[in-house]
Amino acid sequence: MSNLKQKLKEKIDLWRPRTAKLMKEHSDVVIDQVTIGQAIGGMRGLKSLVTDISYLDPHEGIRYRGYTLPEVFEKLPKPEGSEMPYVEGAFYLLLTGEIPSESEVADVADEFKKRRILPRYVYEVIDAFPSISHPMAIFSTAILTMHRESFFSKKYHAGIPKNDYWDPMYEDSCNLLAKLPEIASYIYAKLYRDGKRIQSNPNLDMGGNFAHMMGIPAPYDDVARMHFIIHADHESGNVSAHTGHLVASTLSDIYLSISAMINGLAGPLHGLANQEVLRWLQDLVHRMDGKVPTESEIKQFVWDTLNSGQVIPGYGHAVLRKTDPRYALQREFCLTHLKDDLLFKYTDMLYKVVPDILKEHGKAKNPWPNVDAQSGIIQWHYGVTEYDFYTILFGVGRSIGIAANLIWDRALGYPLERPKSVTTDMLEKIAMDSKMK
Ligand code: HAX
Repeated sequence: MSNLKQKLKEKIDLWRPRTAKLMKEHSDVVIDQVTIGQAIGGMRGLKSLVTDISYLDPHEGIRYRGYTLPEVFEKLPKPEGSEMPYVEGAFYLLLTGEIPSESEVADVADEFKKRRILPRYVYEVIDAFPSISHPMAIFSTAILTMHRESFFSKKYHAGIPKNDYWDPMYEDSCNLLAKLPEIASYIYAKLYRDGKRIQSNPNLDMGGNFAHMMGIPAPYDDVARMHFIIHADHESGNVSAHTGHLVASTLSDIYLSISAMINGLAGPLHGLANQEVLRWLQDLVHRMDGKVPTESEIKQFVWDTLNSGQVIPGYGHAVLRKTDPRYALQREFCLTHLKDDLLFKYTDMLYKVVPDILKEHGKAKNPWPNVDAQSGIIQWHYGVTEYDFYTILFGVGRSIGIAANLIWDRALGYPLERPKSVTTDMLEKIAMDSKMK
């Protein structure tokens, strides 16, 4: 058994009695109430999911296992000479709640290296797509097609005891996570580099190897590490995490669950916002003929977008009420590495004007930028200008947190998810009855 799996087993054994006790002795304790507004309005703020992997505070932003993102980046071990930590270390942290030592990270990195090789049919499935396909459709299908590799499915059909479900789920997760950079970089090669694939380098960690397979020199390896880590988890209610949890709650395997979550991520109000930001910024570049706009020109551009009925991509959030720390972290990187980049200048100017405009516009509850406002311009700077591809990068990162969640879902025996619906007639009656009281 690998060190990580052994550590995880110890944690699971300690955690199970806590969940069991809550269910046995306190399952009727009320934690929240549902309003008509929440039932119709996408269940905003409704406390009805449990995860210990990460927690999102509206004002502070995300914490992974209790650590803020700056703490995560400071504490996790880094490859020699790198500014950013090992992605494999983030997986260790999310899964166990502990900051791994150098040797513990090296073990996980080795485990992942052994599991990288993609079955041949995955390349064939990717090749079979028309080149006009959106990368996210290809990504989701490539993952889905590996469903036949699932240990969990095989063990389930052979009659594995429920207490052991987490074990094949862990194996499937490590297999899939190790392969995602290979799939992502091959989709990139197929769509934008005439299928010219760069072979994986067995000596490199996940982030370093992804940069290598993309054919982009340093510091793109650190960009990849930063990108995958900041996108890894955002508690359980966001569409991608919730979709993964929902699908996995039927005991679907990791391939079915992650493929489904990728489809949720591919919507413009969620992960696709990173490509939308670049598309929108390119409009601004064309309008300005490549010049840095004045403040009044940039304000006009933002108002024109709003007045045409569109959202400002990369701004707003369903939970956050402050600048997203994932935005702030990437901005720090840009201030060091992209100071003179034209798109960074645009992005920084937007940061100065958009929040006040959104406040004046009066609709968005959160006028501040989210993670997607900054991530694409870093990719563009390092030559990945095919912005349709950006949400795949988000998907590689997000899979890490979702896999950690799904392994724990299995370990703690979370049941099939099945909330109850009501009809509009019923809501109207409930509304009338409450008025009479
Ligand atoms: N620009 C213009 N209007 C916005 C807005 C924005 N950036 N953000 C919110 N609004 C509008 C909403 O469209 C809504 O309008 P209607 O009442 O006409 O429907 C109103 O303000 C209230 O919305 P809200 O309660 O503030 O926000 P929601 O929780 O409903 O939605 C969204 C959150 C992220 C979807 C929203 O802010 C948005 O559309 N942002 C732009 C797209 C984006 O950046 N998405 C990525 C978010 C981060 C993420 O998940 N990354 O994957």
